Amino acid sequence: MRPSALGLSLIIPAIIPAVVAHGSLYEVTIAGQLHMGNVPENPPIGNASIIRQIDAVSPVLGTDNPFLTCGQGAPLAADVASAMPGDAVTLWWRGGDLQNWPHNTGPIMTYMASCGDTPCNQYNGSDAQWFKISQLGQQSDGTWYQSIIMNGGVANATIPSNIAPGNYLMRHELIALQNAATEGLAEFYPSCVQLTIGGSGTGVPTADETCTFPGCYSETDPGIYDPTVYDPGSSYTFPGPPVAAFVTAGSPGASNSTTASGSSPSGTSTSDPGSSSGSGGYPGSGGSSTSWGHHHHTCHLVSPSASASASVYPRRISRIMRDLHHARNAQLH
Ligand SMILES: *[C@@H]1O[C@H](CO)[C@@H](O)[C@H](O)[C@H]1NC(C)=O
Ligand SMILES: *[C@@H]1O[C@H](CO)[C@@H](O)[C@H](O)[C@H]1NC(C)=O
Ligand SMILES: *[C@@H]1O[C@H](CO)[C@@H](O)[C@H](O)[C@H]1NC(C)=O
Ligand SMILES: [Cu+2]
Repeated sequence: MRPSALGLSLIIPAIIPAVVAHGSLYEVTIAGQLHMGNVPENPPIGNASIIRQIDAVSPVLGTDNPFLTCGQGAPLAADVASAMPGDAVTLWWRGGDLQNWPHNTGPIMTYMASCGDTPCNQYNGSDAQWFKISQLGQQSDGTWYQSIIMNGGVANATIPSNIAPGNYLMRHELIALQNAATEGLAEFYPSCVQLTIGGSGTGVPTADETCTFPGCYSETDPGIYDPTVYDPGSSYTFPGPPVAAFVTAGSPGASNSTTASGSSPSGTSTSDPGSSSGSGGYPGSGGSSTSWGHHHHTCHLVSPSASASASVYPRRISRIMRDLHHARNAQLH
């Protein structure tokens, strides 16, 4: 019995698809219109999309990591979607195994940045000035909104109702905090969507509501290095700037979702890192000496060879993903 069990344990890692964990932004709807992403692969060579394709599903580690901008190895995507102020956006994440997103502990945040006069499918993003349009932390029962995604649900965003027209990237980010009691092991999953927004709004962020990625975060931000993350009733402090004032001013009720629903059950815990950091800017804006990319990553679902094998993502998975997608559409529409 022991020998065969051992034999199995040696064989199984080789036959299980190694992309069993982590994940990526899989599809986006804008005002009900569907936009597919591509399965992560290395190099990213997927179908035209508005979602920048990452080259590996593994997390971005380290607050100085250049992949914090738009995700692991993500080049420009080919397409840009039109959107209007007030449009509802849904963002659906999938695990690297094409099952549900595997993490349930950590915030969901949405940023936007102007691409200026450059269409966002030609705009790099490393110098983009990002502002926050939403952030969700824990629900009133203490579970995280991210658990909704783990259970197969979508995340939501709203194009700010008074946003000035123009070219914008939307940066949707999940942070997984299961290892965040150790400095340097918060897992960042950013993803960028390329938009052009119409209308006649006037809303823009103020300079102190924007920051760059990398730059917005510091390794020691309380919402990134979080030793109390699993303590019942512990508070959570969102990293990055506060939600831009023009966003909350322009949408009645929005301030509730950026404070009350984003905070712990007590409703008192969500501090505003932007204002508390004073005139010195955000904690990460000065740049730190944190090294990145060298941590040995652990994730409760990851197999030891996951990151290596992500680079040989089987083409057939793309087909499976498309099939899944069609099946899901058939259900939804
Ligand atoms: C942005 O520019 C940096 C530096 O040249 C480069 O490494 C990166 O791949 C570029 N990203 C995109 C999306 O073009
Ligand atoms: C997104 O909106 C849907 C529909 O209202 C809701 O069921 C879902 O819980 C929301 N997702 C999150 C992460 O809040
Ligand atoms: C926001 O909070 C205020 C005060 O608690 C409440 O009166 C209002 O109904 C809330 N709005 C929404 C949209 O939940
Ligand atoms: Cu993971």
